[in-house]
Amino acid sequence: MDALNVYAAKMAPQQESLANGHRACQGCAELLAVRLVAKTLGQDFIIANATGCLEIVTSSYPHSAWKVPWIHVAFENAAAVASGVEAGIKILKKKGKYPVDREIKIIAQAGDGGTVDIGLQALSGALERGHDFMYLCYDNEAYMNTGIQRSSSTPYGASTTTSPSGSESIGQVTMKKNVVEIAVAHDIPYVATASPSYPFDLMEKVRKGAEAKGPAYIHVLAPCPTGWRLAPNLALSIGRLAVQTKVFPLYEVVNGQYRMTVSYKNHRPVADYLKPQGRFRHLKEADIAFIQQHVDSSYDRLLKKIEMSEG
Ligand SMILES: Cc1ncc(C[n+]2csc(CCOP(=O)(O)OP(=O)(O)O)c2C)c(N)n1
Ligand code: SF4
Repeated sequence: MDALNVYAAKMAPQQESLANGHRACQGCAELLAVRLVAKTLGQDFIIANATGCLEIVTSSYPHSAWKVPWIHVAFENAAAVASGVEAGIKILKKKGKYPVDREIKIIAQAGDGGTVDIGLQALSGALERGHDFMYLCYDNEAYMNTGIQRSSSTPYGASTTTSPSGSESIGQVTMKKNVVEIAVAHDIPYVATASPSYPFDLMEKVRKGAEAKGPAYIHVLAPCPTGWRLAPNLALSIGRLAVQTKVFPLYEVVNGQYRMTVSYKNHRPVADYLKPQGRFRHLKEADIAFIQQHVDSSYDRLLKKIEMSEG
C-alpha cells in the first residue's frame, strides 16, 4: 500500500493520448483520472464517450484533446455504442479486413448520470452480452455539466440544485446507488473501484481491466471542486479522505473474488471527509452520526465479502 501512496510523474507512462488544452475547471480530479487512464491504455484504443463534462471539456468544436479515435454518443448509450464497435471489429477480422492479431481495446466512458441513471440499461445489456470492452464511470456524484443536479449516485445529505438543503430538507434524501455491486452481479471478469488520488492503484486496475477477456467495469470517484463546493487544491486530498474514512473503499472483484487493494489500519471519522465540502456544510452532528453508521455498515458488508473470497 505504501508504494501505491507515492506518486512521481516519472513513474507513470510518459505517453499521452489525452492532449493538454482541455477546458475542465481548475482542480478537476476527473480529468486527472482520465489522463492516467489514457496513459495506461497507450495509443491503441477507441472510446465511446457519453455526453457530460468529460465530453464537453475535451471536444469543444473544432478542437479535440483526444489523440485516439473518439466517438461522442448520446447520454444513454455509451455501452451500446462500445458493444457495436467491438462487434464490428470482430466481423471485420472474420472478413479479413482488419489485422486479426491487433488487440485494440474498446472503451466506454460516462459520468455517474450517464452510467447509474440513464445509461444503466445499456450498460447492463453490454455486460450481460459479454462484450470484450471496458466501461469507466467517472463519478462526480451529480449531473455536473448541466448545473449540479442530483443523480442516484449523489450521496445522502449532499446539497445540489435539485436536492437543495434548507429548512424542509437535508438535501439528497436517498442513499448512493451501489452500481459497483450491480456490475458484480453480472458475473463479469473484472470490476473495481478506483481513485485519481491513488494513481498507481488506478493504473494497475485499468491495466487489469484492459487485459480481461470480456467486460470490465471500473468505477472512479472523481472529486469535482465546482459541484462539491471545494477549494480546487483540495480535490486530490478529498479523494484520499474518501478512502481513509471508508466512504469509498478501493477494491477489486476478479472473477467474483473480492480483494481490498488499499487498506488502512485506522480509519478517520466520516466528518473529516464531509466538513471541507460546501455541499455538506448544512449537516448537523446527528446527520453526520447517521452517515457514519451507514458508512460503517456498508464497509462491514464489504469486508464480509472479502473474507468469504479469501475462504
Ligand atoms: C437524453 C438526454 N437527457 C438530458 C441531456 C442533457 N445532459 C447533457 S450532459 C447531462 C449531465 C451529465 O451528467 P453526468 O453523466 O453525471 O456527467 P458529468 O457532467 O457530471 O460529468 C445532461 C443532463 C442529454 N444530453 N440527453
Ligand atoms: S464541473 Fe466538476 S467534473 Fe465538470 S469539469 Fe468542472 S470540476 Fe470537472
